[in-house]
Amino acid sequence: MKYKGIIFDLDGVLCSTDRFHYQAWQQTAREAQAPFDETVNQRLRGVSRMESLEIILEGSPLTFTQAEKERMAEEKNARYRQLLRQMTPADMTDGVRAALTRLREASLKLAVGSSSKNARFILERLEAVSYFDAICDGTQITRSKPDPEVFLKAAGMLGLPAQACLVVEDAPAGLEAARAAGMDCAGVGGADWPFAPAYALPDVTALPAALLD
Ligand code: B16
Ligand code: MG
Repeated sequence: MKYKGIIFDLDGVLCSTDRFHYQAWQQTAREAQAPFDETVNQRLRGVSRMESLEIILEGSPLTFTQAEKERMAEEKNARYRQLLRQMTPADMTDGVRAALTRLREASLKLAVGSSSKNARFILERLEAVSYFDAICDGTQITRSKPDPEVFLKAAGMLGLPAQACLVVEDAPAGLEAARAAGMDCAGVGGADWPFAPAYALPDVTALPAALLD
């Protein structure tokens, strides 16, 4: 087995918070008179909060000061966190839980590598913290994906070199980050990958069979 550790992206891989991000950003876009639809929302996957705001504001006829932008991002996050309170352990499927358990039983170390500053809050809502040996999130990094920082830091927390880690990602920015970290990647979902990942899987439940069987 080439890998000793697996680093999972959170949003879009272990659970789906897309609908909450979408709802929370919708109000920001309205305030900025910017168009907002599923295509714009897709571009926000894996990208940090402030960078997401800049993408939304590309479509705005208005200009905002840095202070206004920070206020808008804060308000979005308050709406988003309010929506996240609806999440329960049922928002992480039994299939995902079974996959994580099987990988742990195969002596692989598991980590989360997420751009989100809300990652720990989400994992707590899901009652999923205990599956992981390390959690590296948006509160611990200064550069978000496609920069490799979050994955390199997660590997360090696992005590493993980059080449011993496989990243599981749903977003192009995440795939780029894994490659920049010198890590193989399993792409999940139907995104338009910027390059062919080592594994292309429908979702995380297919990972144990791909690696272990
Ligand atoms: P927050 P991931 C990313 O999480 C999301 O995909 C992305 O849409 C979001 O903007 C980013 O986290 C920052 O999230 O506002 O909660 O700090 O996919 O890297 O787990
Ligand atoms: Mg993601």
